Amino acid sequence: MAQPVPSLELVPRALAGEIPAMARLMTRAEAGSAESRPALAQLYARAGRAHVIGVTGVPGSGKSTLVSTLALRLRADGKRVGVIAIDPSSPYSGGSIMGDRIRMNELAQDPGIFIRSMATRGSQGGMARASLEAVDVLDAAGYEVVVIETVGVGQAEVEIARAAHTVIVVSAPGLGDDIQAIKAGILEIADIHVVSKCDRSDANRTIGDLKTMLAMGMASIPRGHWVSPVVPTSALDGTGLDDLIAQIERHGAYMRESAPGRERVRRIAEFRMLKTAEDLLYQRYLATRQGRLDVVSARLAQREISPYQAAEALLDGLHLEDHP
Ligand SMILES: Nc1nc2c(ncn2[C@@H]2O[C@H](COP(=O)(O)OP(=O)(O)O)[C@@H](O)[C@H]2O)c(=O)[nH]1
Ligand SMILES: [Mg+2]
Repeated sequence: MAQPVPSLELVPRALAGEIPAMARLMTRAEAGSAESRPALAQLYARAGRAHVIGVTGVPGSGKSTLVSTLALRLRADGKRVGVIAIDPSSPYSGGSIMGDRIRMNELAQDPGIFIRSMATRGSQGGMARASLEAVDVLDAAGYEVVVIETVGVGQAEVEIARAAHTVIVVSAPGLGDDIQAIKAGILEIADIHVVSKCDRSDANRTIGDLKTMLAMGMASIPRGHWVSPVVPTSALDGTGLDDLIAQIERHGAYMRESAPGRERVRRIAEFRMLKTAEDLLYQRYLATRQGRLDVVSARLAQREISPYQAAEALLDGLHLEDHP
C-alpha cells in the first residue's frame, strides 16, 4: 500500500490553494493525528488575515441559506470564501437550499467557495480544536472570508461560533412567539443580529420584538463599545444582503482598530489554547484508560480508595509525552 503523503508536504500545496491538499489536512486535523501538528503549526503561523465570521441560531432559522447567499455575494465581489459547517442537520451535503434558488452545485463548482462539514463526534475540545484548525487551513490558503456555521443549541457549538471575529445570530419569524435567541441564551453574543425570511408578513413582529429587547440593554453598553445592529434579510429576494455585508465590514474594522476588539482577539487565542489542552488531556486520558484506569475505578467502586486517591492515580497515569 502506498504511504500517505506526509502532512508537511501537503502544506505548500494547501498554501497554493490546492483543494485536495486542504481537505486532507482538515481530515487529519479532525482525526487529531500528532503527525499533522507540525504542518498545522506552519499553517497557523501563516494565517491571521481572514475575516472569520460565526453564524449561529436555532435550527431552521435560515443559517445555511443565509451563509450560501452571503458566500455567493462575497464571491461576486471577487473574494474567496470558506465555510466550515458544524451542524449535523446542515443541508450542505447535497440537495438544494431554497428550492431552485441556490443550487448546491452553483456553490460546489466554484473553487473560490470551499464548504466543509465537520463531524461533531469526539470530545468537545476536539471539535473546537479541529474546526479552528480547518479555519486556519482556509485562512493560510488565502480565503479572505471564512464562515463558521454552528447550530445555536449546546454550549460547545455556541462557543465555537464565538471564536470568530464577528458573530451573527440569526432569528426568524414563524418559529414561535418567544425571541428564540433569548431562549437559546445567545442574544448577548451577537455582534450583528439578522432577522431572516423578512419576505414573510410576520417578520416585522420578530424585528420589533428583537429591537425592543435590545433597547433595554442598550444603556449598559460602555462608551466606545460596539452596539449590535439588527439587519433584516431575505434570501428569497436578496433584501438586506448589502446592508449585512456593510455591517460585517464595519465590525471587522472595529475588531482591528479598537482596544476591545484587540482584547477579543487575545481571548480567542486563549480559548484555542484551552480547547486544545482539553483535547490533548482527553486523548491522553483515553490512552491511559486502556490500562490502569479500569482497575483504579474498580477499587474506587469497592471503596478501597477515595475519589481523591483515584483522581491522583489518574493524573499520575497521564503521560506527559504524546500518544500519536
Ligand atoms: N421565506 C423564506 N424562507 C427561508 C429563507 N431562508 C431560509 N428559508 C427556509 O427556512 C428553512 C430553514 O433554512 P436553513 O437555511 O436550512 O436553516 P438552518 O437550520 O438555520 O441552517 C428552509 O426551508 C429554507 O428554505 C428566506 O429568506 N425566506
Ligand atoms: Mg444549517
